[in-house]
Amino acid sequence: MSNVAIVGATGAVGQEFLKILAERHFPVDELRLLATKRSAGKHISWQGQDLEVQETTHESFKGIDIALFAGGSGSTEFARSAVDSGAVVIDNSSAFRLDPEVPLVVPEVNPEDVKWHKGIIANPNCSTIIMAVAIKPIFDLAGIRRVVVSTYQAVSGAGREGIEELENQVKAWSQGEEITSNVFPYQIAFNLIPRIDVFQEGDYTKEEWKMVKETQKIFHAPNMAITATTVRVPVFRSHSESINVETERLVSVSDVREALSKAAGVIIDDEPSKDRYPMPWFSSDKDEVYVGRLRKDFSIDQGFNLWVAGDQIRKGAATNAVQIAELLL
Ligand code: 11C
Repeated sequence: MSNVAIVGATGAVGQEFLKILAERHFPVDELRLLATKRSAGKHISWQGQDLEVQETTHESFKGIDIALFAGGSGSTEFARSAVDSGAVVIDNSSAFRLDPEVPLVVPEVNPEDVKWHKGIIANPNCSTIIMAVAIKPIFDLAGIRRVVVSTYQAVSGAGREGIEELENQVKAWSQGEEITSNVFPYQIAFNLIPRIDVFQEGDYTKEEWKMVKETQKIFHAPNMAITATTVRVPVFRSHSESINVETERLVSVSDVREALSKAAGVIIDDEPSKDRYPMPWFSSDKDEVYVGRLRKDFSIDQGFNLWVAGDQIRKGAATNAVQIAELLL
């Protein structure tokens, strides 16, 4: 049994942690819920227990074995204190992901990397995790030379506030009221925004660079060529991705389909004759990554197109982190 802390327990990912720990029967002895001062004192019921949310401080981690950090960059300052107290931190922020001393883990791809942690294990960005699970079987089968990905990312990527902003804008629109935007740079209802996070080098956004650099680190493939365009769409949860993969070796579509059908964490949903393909509506609240629209890319010798959907809060964040915790056990 383990003593587990959740930092950011009242946010969208923190709340999902509570569900997933219970669903997966994670062996929890004490569950400590931590959050900012604003949320301290709230009561949350979990597995028949009434738990009071405490303010996160540097002293919050005494006796904790595993600390699941879902608090974003605001809680990062507490990660080292948790490690100093003897906990292993699984951090969902981008703070440590590219640190060479910190493993960045997707259990279906590089579970062995948890072994060399020094107290912190990073959970990748949601759109990176979803792509990594989908391309791993192709990587193992045929090697990957290049990936071109465009994302269609749900508002849940911006947390509870992102979900509320879409709800409020749809309500305001239906009642003929003025639409205001606080979380996203423009109205997201009935729109899409081809910018997630800040612009960085080469006019790519930080989200796009995360997909490049985190994927190369997870696969230990610094030469895998990856280019990404990340787009926010008015979907509540579950990100979708159009992924074009160029392989190192020549394989057929049926080889790829067979590899995907055997892969952990993947569900193939691909029956064009029955109008079946992955959609966020169907992948929401699920742990698996749904893959469909698999077809050869006829514009190159060794390429495939895929359409992928996966729940951003679950596999893209909380489920992946709990799976990492399970590897530690
Ligand atoms: C989004 N991918 O959809 C982001 C959310 O680095 O963990 C997650 C940000 C991160 O807005």
